[in-house]
Amino acid sequence: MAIQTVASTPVPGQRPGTSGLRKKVTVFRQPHYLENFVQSLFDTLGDLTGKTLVLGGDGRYHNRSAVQTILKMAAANGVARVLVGQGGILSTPAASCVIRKSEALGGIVLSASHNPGGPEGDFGIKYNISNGGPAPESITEAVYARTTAITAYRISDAAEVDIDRIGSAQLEQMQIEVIDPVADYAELMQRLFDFDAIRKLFAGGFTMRFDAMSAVSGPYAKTILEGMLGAPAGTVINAVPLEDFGGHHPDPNPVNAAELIALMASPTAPDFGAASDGDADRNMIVGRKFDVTPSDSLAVLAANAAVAPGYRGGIKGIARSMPTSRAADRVAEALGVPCYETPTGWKYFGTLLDAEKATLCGEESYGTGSNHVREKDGLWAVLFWLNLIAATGKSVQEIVTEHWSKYGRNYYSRHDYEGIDSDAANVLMDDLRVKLANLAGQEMNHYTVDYADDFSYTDPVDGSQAQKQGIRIVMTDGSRIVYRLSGTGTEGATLRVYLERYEADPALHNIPTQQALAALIAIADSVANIAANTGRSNPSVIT
Ligand code: VG1
Ligand code: CO
Repeated sequence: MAIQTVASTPVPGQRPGTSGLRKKVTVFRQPHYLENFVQSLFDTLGDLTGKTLVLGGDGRYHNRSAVQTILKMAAANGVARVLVGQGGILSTPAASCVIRKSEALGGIVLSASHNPGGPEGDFGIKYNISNGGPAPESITEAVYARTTAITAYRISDAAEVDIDRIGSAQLEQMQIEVIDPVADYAELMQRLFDFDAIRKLFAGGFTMRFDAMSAVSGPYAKTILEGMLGAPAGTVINAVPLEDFGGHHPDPNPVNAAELIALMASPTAPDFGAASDGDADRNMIVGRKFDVTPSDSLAVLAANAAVAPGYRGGIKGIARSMPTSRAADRVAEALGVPCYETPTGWKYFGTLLDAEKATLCGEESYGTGSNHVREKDGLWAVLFWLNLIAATGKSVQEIVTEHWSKYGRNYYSRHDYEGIDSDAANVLMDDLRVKLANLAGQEMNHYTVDYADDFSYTDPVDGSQAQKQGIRIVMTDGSRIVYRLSGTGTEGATLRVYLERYEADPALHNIPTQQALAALIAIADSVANIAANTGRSNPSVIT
């Protein structure tokens, strides 16, 4: 065994996006690609002597080989100890949990989350800091800067480590602990929720279907739902993580989880349906013939947080990403706690959670979480809903419609135009920015524009700033249109258009969503010239 120093040169394009560095597997497999990024990360972190790191991923294609490379590089860079999930597996929220519990310096999470996997699919790498959350931009930008100047990386030439057997191993001077990827996480969930009440619910014949989409939530859901909570075998489907997710797109929304949506609308629908994404940090909640929007889910959980033992003391505040609907704001107001509006991406919630300004956080993109870890957490949200159903005896539909009656309904939808030409997408956004100044006061389709701007953010805890985080057009009645370009894709550009309208009158709470938003959709199209700029007359995905 010896430590090698391998000469290398910078590879362009290694700047992390909304959530880590995501590229095609074919890109990650280029010589030195992964190594350059990992060495740049280690160089940025500084002296690693005596430090512990956590390592694992969502099990997608290239996960196992990347784990081996990173272990050898960590050993060569003086890391004292690495905790690695068995088989190289750790869901994103479980990685966050293990980093916190082991008081590690941080962790490396291998995932491209909701992006497709397999040899032709996507791969990703993300660094989480000692609080368990995604590294802030100050770190990711420093890593990126380092990738542009790298000249060599260090790696051990030792043989592969057995990561399938739980226990300890040694690599150079470094200790490796192969850990059960589920245990610490399951123990944490047990402390947050009323497992006895949920067990009684299942014992009483309550039925559920959890679609793990052949991704990493499978082992977690099986252990907790079917093992600890006594849900019947078969409650969790597609439970075995596959390297290509069985060819599916592990993105839990009504389009990609169409099978679950169809089941929930059928006469044989179970009481409750849920799904999670590639790395298990997203959740989709479905009742019988009733889909819950992620924005509503955040608001409902916030309003009812006290049902769960972990939140009985009340919540300190709520944080949501800017494009997420304002349903949670009304709950925060009623509870007398602050509601923070951050840019898109979980990395912006970390400071608020650490400073105890927010307890619950959420994004419209099927992400919900709390201060229990520093990532969004799919199964956590599902358990929260189960706890709520067990505590109230109400159906998903009853819970949500009663919530609307009390707080009003925020009709909400996101329209995605995927894989459009990058230059055309940038032209569209630049044109919009030029128009912003003249929009206030204009009347459109019975709406009057109150203000229009490009969202910028100053973190209330550490003062860090983020600019150009989404263009918003806000109407005098509070209705909104938001435009953003995705920062997680690997092909062309994806334009996201977010639409929201508030309706207080319960008599008007049952309009089909796209119909309720039709006037705003038309305005969004015409202001941004979407059809002309993108060549698409319709979005590719509507959620
Ligand atoms: C998307 C979502 C964002 C989420 C991010 C990471 O980002 O919109 O809300 O935080 O994915 O989620 P973008 O830049 O493509 O809009 V995950 O589950 O992919 O880590
Ligand atoms: Co994810």
